[in-house]
Amino acid sequence: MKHEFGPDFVWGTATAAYQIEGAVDRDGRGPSIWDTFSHQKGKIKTGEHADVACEFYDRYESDLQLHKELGFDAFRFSIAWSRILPDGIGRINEPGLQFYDRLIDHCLSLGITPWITLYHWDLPQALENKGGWTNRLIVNWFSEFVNVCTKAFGHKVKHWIILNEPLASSILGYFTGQHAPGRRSFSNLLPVIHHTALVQAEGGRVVRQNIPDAQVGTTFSCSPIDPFTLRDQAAAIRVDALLNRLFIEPTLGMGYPTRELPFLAGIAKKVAKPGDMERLAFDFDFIGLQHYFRAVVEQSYLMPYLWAKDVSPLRRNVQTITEMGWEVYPESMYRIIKQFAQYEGVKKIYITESGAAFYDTIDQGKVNDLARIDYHQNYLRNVLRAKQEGMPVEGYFAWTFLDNFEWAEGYRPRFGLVYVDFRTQQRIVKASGRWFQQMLSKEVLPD
Ligand code: NCW
Repeated sequence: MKHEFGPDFVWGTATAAYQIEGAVDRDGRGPSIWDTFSHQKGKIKTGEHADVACEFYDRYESDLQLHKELGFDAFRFSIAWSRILPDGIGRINEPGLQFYDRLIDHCLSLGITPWITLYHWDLPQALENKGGWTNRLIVNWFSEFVNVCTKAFGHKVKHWIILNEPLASSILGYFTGQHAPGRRSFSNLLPVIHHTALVQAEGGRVVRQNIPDAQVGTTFSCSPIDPFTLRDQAAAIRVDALLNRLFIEPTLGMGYPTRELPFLAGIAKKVAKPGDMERLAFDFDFIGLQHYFRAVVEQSYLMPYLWAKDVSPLRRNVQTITEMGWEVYPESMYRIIKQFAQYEGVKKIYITESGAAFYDTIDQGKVNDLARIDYHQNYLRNVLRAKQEGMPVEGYFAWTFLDNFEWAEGYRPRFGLVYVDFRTQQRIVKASGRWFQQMLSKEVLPD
């Protein structure tokens, strides 16, 4: 399979700081909103937190060695903002910088290219105390953080991702309250969306200014949206605007999709400052797509603003669903790449995440996760189809390397190619990890 993607295709895995690092009170790290949230009763389904997680903070050398053995040449990780700036702004915590410096050096020494995500949902708690993403000053706070990181690592890291799934962090964090900081109100929604979109563009500008030869991107969660019946087509168009278009279109200079979602007009009327609409645009070198499932929706007047709701895979009698309740539907990968490749401003696409949580069992020391192999193989076939049709898709990062803390779900859903026993911290490469290892070990000759 590998050779069909060509010699320059990037093969990686993706991770996030809070989900794997542990060591939350070590070497001067400040608390983040996820520390606070996960320690509040009832917020995490299993009552767990990520104080220890995969102990990646202490085990990164052997873990990266394993990553290398599996044959991946790129490793995507995020920087925990509160390790670098414990109060979010101001005082720099040198040991925090040193940790990421060691991690980067270790990647480079193994021939693994580091891809840094600057924000994967763990806002410093000190900044949340000042309003977090509802406070417009977040644009300055984030720029300061990006400035510190790019000045420290820009000479050796050339692949930078500004945000991980801005839709998830803004909506789940500040509107539905399912994720940290767990705030729920409509009045938060428009300011948070707008500040997040501004931060995305502004962050891009800081990276480009400090590292002129960097490849700068940002990532979006995305799903093709199908109407349940013919009568639900308008609903599908609205959901598509919310789930797929909300954050990319302002970046491309197209503004917010207000025609389909009239409530967004409140941003220009009440939230934005003069000149903001221009500041939302940034010419990213690449777009990261994070794709897992398709959505099927129907019209519903019970849902304010959107007038649509999800038709669950269970209701549709779908047999192939993951532990997250997400439908496995490989063709959706091809369709979503095609949808995003149609934007004129999208120059390059990387699949910065895709993967599946299935119930894993250990049998005689082995995890025979055939369903996960199927998932990656079939989703990859659809990446290949898009590529062969000329769409500029240039890499695939499996979510994820190690089983980890799956946010509000706790440790139950396991997405990893490597099984982690959270009691002993033992790692067991799953059959899916071996599948990648075999596939990636094949030599690809340049054209
Ligand atoms: S939950 C989620 N995930 C998983 C997580 O482990 C990872 O850190 C994320 O990047 C796997 O990949 C992402 N994404 C949330 C998707 C839902 C977005 C819908 C927003 C609600 C309107």
